[in-house]
Amino acid sequence: MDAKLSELLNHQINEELYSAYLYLTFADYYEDRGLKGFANWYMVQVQEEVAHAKILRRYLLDNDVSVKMTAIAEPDKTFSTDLEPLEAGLAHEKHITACIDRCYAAANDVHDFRAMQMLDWFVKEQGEEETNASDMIKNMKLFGSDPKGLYDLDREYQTRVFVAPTMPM
Ligand code: OFO
Repeated sequence: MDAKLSELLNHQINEELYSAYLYLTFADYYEDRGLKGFANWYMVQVQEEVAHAKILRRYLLDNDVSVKMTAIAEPDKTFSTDLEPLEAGLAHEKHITACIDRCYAAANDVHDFRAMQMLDWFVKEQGEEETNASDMIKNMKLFGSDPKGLYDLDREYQTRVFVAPTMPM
C-alpha cells in the first residue's frame, strides 16, 4: 500500500478512538445532569466509533500493513449548557468527514480502488453522522428549553441501541 495512504488510514484509527473518548465525556456530562437517555445515545456512539476503528485496523492488517496504536489525546471539553456537547459533536463530525475525505483523496491519487471501495462506506457513514448531530441540535433548540420537552427527548434517546456496522469488503 502507498506509504502516505497507509499512514493516513493508521492515523484515522486514532481519530476514531479519540471520537469514542470524546463521546465518553459527553455521556459523562449528561449522566451528571441526570439525562440518562442522552448519556445512552453517546455510549452507543462510543461503541460505533470503536467499531469504525476496528474496521480500519482490519483493513490494514488484511493488506499486510502493520498497525501502530498512537496516544489518544485528552478531550478538553467542559460544558455549561446541554446544547454545547451537541454543537461540539457536530463540529467534531465535520472534522472527521474532512479526515475521511483526505484518506479518500490519497487513495484516489494512487488509484487504490480497493481502499476507495472500503472508504466509500465511511463517506456515506459521515453523511449520517453529521445528520444525526445536526438533528440533535435542532431538537434541543426546539424542545430543550421546556422541561417536558427535554424529558421526552431524553426518553427518545434512551431507546438507541448499538447495531454493529456491516460493510461490503
Ligand atoms: Fe467515526 O464517525 Fe463519528 O467520529
